Amino acid sequence: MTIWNIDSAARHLLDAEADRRDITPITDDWAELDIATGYRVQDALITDKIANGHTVVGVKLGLTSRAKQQRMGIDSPLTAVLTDKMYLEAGVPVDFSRFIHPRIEPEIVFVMGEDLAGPGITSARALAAVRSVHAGFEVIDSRYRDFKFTLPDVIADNASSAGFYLGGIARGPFDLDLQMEACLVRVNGQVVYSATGAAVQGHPAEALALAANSLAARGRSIHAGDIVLTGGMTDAVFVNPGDQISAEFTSLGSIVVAGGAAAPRC
Ligand code: OOG
Ligand code: MG
Repeated sequence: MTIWNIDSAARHLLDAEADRRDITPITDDWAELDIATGYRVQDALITDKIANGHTVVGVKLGLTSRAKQQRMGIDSPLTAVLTDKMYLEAGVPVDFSRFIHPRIEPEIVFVMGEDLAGPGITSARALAAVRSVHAGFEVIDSRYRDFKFTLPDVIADNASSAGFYLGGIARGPFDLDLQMEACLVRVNGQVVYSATGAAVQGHPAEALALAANSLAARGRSIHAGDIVLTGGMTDAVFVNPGDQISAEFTSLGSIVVAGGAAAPRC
């Protein structure tokens, strides 16, 4: 029997990730896991990754669009941490030997030019701190069976973070209309989802401001050079071996990702 606390919950999630094994929601066994405790588990999990050589490269928001909130059955955005090991080189297929049940979702990504510390950050102030805007494709891989979790569970699981691709085109934050920036998601040539930047909190800069303000409540801030994933614009699609999945943006270019070869289950 597991004695549940911050460290054992973090260890449980880290082991599931390492073993590519899905688990039942921690809240099923540990009802005391609330939002604040979930963030403490997330912190413990990141501390462990840093001790094992990972470097923090930025933050991500999750559940910032209605499409994502409705699919996951949770209507509250959350933040999580990005590390260097999650960065996926353009053209490299999704490696099934690394993931449990990867899904991929299109995102608008900011690279910060200045520090951004809440509280009281507005979207205008947030956008002024951005150096460049990029297309992104996030690979999520919940450690929970069938992506079924409560808000504290998914916060503890670092918001299903697994990997992310960045598009090759960089635009200045005021060189495009982020609300109107559209994205088409295709699976094997077929359009399956579409959205504009407005899907993300009305404007992706609102999501950035939300991240700065909610991080401030935990004594954290966003730093110059950080990568910020603003959240899936559409629902995510499952990646299957051999699939070709693309996200085509109006002015941020396209990202094409292939599902690699099937990996044997261990
Ligand atoms: C949680 C992660 C959500 C997003 O962009 O909304 C997320 C999940 O859907 O498993 O990354
Ligand atoms: Mg995401």
